[in-house]
Amino acid sequence: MTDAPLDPLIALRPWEAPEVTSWGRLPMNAVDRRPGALPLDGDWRFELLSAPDAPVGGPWSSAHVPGVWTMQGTDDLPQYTNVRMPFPEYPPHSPAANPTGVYEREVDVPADWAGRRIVLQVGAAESVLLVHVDGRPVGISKDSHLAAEFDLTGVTRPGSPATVRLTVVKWSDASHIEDQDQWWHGGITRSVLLYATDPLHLADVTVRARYSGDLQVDCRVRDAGGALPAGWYLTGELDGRPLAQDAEFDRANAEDERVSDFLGEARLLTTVPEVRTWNAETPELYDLTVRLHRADGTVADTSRHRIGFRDVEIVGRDLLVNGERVFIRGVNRHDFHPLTGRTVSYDDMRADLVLLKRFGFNAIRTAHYPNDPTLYDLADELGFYVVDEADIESHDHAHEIADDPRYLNAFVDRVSRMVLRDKNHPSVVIWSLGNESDYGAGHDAAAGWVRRHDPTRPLQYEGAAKLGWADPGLASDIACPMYAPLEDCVAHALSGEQTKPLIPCEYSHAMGNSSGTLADHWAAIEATPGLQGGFIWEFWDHGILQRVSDGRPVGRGGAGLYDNGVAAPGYRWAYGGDFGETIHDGAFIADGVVFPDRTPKPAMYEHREIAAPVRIECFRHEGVVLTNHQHFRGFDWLAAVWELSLADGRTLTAPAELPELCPGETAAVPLPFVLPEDGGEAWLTLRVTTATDLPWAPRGTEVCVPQVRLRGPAAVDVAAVARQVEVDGEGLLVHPLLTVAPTLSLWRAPTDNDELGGMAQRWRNWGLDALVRKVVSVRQDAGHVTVEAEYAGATGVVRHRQVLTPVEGGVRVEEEAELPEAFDDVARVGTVFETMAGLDLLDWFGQGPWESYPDRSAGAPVGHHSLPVDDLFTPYLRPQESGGRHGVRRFTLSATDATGLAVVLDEPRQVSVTRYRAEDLTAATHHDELVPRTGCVVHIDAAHRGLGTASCGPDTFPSYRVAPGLHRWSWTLRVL
Ligand code: IPT
Repeated sequence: MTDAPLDPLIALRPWEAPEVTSWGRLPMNAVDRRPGALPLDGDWRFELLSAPDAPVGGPWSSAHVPGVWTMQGTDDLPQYTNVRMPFPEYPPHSPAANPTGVYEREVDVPADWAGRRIVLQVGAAESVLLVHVDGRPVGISKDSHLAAEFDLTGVTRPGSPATVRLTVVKWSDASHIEDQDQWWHGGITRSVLLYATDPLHLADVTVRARYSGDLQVDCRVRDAGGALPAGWYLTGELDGRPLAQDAEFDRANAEDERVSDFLGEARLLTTVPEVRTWNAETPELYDLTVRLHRADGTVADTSRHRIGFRDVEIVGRDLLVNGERVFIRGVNRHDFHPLTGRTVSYDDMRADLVLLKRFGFNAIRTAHYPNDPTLYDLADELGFYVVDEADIESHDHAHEIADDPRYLNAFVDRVSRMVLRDKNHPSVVIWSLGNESDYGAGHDAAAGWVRRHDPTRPLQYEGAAKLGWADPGLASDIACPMYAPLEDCVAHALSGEQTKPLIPCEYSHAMGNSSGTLADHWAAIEATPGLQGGFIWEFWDHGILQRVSDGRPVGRGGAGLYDNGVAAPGYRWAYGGDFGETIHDGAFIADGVVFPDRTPKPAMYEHREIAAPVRIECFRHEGVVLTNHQHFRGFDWLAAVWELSLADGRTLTAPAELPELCPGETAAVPLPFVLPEDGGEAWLTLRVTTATDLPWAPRGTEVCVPQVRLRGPAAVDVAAVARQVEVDGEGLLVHPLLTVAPTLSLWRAPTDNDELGGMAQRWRNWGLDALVRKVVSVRQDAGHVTVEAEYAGATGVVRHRQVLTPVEGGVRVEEEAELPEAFDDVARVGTVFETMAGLDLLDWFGQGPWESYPDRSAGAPVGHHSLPVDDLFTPYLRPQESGGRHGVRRFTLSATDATGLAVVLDEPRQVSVTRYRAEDLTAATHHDELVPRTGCVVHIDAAHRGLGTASCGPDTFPSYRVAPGLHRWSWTLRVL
């Protein structure tokens, strides 16, 4: 094949023409052509050009389709930016250096397709796709996250091979409206296929299945030859029930002369008695088959759909599904994979959704573009409410573009094509016009199209919230701000001014060790009419698996090179800047509730408990009250066991019988145990699991662990014994098991929230990362040693006192620290010491087993927990404070022979036991740089600052901050 210099698709320079959204592309529709198609996935010939108008000269290499070339061995590597564009050109321009991938392969068009209509479908290509067949220009498409179809009937010959060339231009006018917070890639990211239909074919199918059981299926029919043949008709089947064409619709169409020779419209209608309705808890689906017949009764075309009967509406300020005000327990999800970038498989998408179900999520916002089509099939099947978002984000040039008439066509094109593709999914309950693109006429134009085409769903757009939550204008039926302070949300809902449901499209930024105050948010949401939930930002940490030796992405062959959230030795999770980019936004790409390998972060357990379908509270004498906290179903899918945890070490269990309760109902049940007189503090836990195998969880999967405290702690009196405590010349405790004596600690390795929220800088300014200890006095009194010390920072001094008293088997340490008023918001006040090697198991009575912090501890039940020290640490991509356990009453650190140490705390405290000093974590930029110490670094905190979400959004609440002034705490250390 020769490369004509004046190829019209190149001569047009469509990469700098926002008005050109497509050429030769077929209209989007909801007919699923995947079954029966000829897949063209696999290795294609490939050449990466330096610019779209550079000559194709070879030599060819090869590239896998679907896939991004940025992760397949080329020198064009992934680049991460959030808001800013990676190049300086203003819209609609793109840089002259513009990587362009040319993909080519021969396709054997089956001989038995003779006489049929032949269509090429390219699942997704970013950002401009040019199609040639045997050197002839066929079409152009933009809109990187939706399929493009081209009619190849006239340019191919069944029985003969055709050379299909797909040219993909990386940068374009469209890049300026695809400026989402994610990696920039180039390539063909979804499957390519070829299919054939009869010339007479279904052009579109629109399903409306209502809660009432009413079903309406509207079909559009066309014939490739032009005029429709006389006598065509439709039939259908719903789970085997025959459906017939609606004669009344036909008659009205004929009378109104709505139908022509070229476009046929027909409707199937039925009402299903006692219909099993669809909702996210019980996602009942029916199989719908639509058949288009020729006059002689033979079938010309068939379309199959899995449909669900449900209603979505807004009544007042409530979003209702089937008449119920459902809580939106949402998350923002990107199509992401650490080996393949934006190409995701069925198995991966299913695993995403299964995990979300197991952790109590019921809603997904497809941030910030239409996701892979399979995602919606899975959401229908597993049960999720989906906010389907169009591929429009003009973040860096938001204002210029939203009102730029050159981009108007693109706005309407992208929104309408999404709606046309996804309108038959019961899971899709809300359309979104896109993200972070200011608000302009382009949005209103797109909104107008959607309101006409699909009046059955609400519409939302975050940018419109800027107009005001009560009146966000034409583009939004929902007030869906991002990162709004909780107090503002509550105030709005209580103001009397609220007119729309308030459902933040993004909240609780999960970057690093984060998600603080999530439980506080939900307490407010549940207590405040007008608040219904929101979408956590976000599901994924988008770390790309990278070989450390050459800095290259590992790509498709990397399965098995990571486990439990951690990359294998020699590899790491790359974030912004790791591929040599100079323009990048660092670790801001690692802000999900799961690691890049989908290992859940501890925040997921917090969410799971907040979403608990079963709640318990102490209410009745000698009993507890159970509530069904679901919207649509009873407890029949659940099994449970009672557990009583006593401070003396005992854990008692008893079978639990969950009462039959409708949603929202409560029932009192007697206490399953007679509380033993002795045993100290006592906690009653209901361990709730799935009772049967479900599509998203095998029987026995833990669902939630609600808990109530039945008895508080008994005061412990530790008698002093006549012995001496040994301290060195600096007043530091000498102890056979400790390699570093207990000293005061005010520093934690800054979390991403601490860094980006500005707290860490203040702490550094105060000198808290390098306090200098100076002993002031060491007094040996009767039975104890009192050590006074000063810890000097850059701008203030903290006075610290330790009173060390020998007790039976060990030493009691009573401590006091006085922070100057200027240190009004520190990370922690507490003790740090280090142990000898070999004490590798932590047993504790307190909250757990997973990591928890003062403002993220609702999901960690109190009980007796046990974990190897190495498993306590959470390997956040950028090392930071990690591994804490909240509400610890006492713990032991032991060796395999059960020797070691035991610590009893004066009251429940924040404790962490890791292999790393705070300074080790502070110094490292990636997890693989950390060198574990052989002993343990133990922190016992009198006070520990909450985590908050200040990396993007509100900080923790004042009640979770560490006040200046006097702090007191004590603990007893014994040898086991
Ligand atoms: C906002 C974006 O919508 C989202 O894509 C992501 O960037 C998130 O927040 C932060 O991780 S952008 C932000 C500047 C408000």
